[in-house]
Amino acid sequence: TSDVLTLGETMVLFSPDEPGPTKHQQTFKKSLGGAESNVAIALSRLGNDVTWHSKLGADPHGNYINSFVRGEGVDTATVEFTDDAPTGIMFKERRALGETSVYYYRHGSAASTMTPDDLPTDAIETADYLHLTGITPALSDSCREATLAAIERAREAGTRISFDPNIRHKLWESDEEMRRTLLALVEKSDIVLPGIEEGRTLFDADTPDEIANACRDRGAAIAVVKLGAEGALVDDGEATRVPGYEVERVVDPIGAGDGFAAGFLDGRLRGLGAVEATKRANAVGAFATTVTGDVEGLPTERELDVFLGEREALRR
Ligand code: KDG
Repeated sequence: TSDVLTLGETMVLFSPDEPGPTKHQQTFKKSLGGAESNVAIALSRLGNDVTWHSKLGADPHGNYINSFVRGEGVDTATVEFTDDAPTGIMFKERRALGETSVYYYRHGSAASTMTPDDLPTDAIETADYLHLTGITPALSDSCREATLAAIERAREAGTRISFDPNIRHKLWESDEEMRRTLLALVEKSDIVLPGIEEGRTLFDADTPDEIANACRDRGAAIAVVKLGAEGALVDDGEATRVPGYEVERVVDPIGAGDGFAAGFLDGRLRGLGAVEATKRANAVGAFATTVTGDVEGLPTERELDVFLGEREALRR
């Protein structure tokens, strides 16, 4: 059994050494990217038992991803490998001015062929939480069905569901389909973690409070609206603004939301209330922004305790 089970696609991620347009980049650092495995790795570093489920190509990239995630202490025993489709790839583009963009090479990838038959039903039923994102249902029809089936199995077994909409416009055919699919998932989730812009896109709402209300009206017990550097608004019946932590030099905000989700779930698994769990979420999210990769900057339990002032640093 695990504290948290996540499922989704992870790709090999190529990040250029220097900021600038991709066309003129010549050297890239290889790492990995996948919202759900980012959450799994973050939770594992914080000392939780986590399972990550996916489908990878039976190719060197798939092997690399599996070894890496497993090397972080995440249970990957149910991950499947297929000869019929390749592992997905993505490139990040960082500009010195302006925001980070991504380019995906994942259409028809191994993970996009996941179906409800590939789900690790026992593991879903015995986990405390099933963490899903809105990326998986965007990958293919069979992935959308797998996402819905995972939720049904979790609900029947009493496994709580946490859901991060993680809107990726490049993956959806239309905004309307995206909204319809993601709202249906919000309705089946216990914890919903939208970013403020995602909340505005999904709901007829503008302020963090309105977005949190919209999530709770649709059945979520807890809504946590992420506000970037400003922290988050958490609402479990009572809405509270929880300020964020200042990061002197944000290198890359991609991955911050995954760190945030992991920090929040870690807090809940430790028995913390919603506000205290949100503080942890803000802190883990802040760590994630300090590096170009998605996971390299994530803190260990000890580092997080030192950062939060709950433990003294031992530096030498
Ligand atoms: O949350 C970070 C993810 O967006 C990144 O790791 C890649 O999973 C990814 C995606 O689909 O964009």
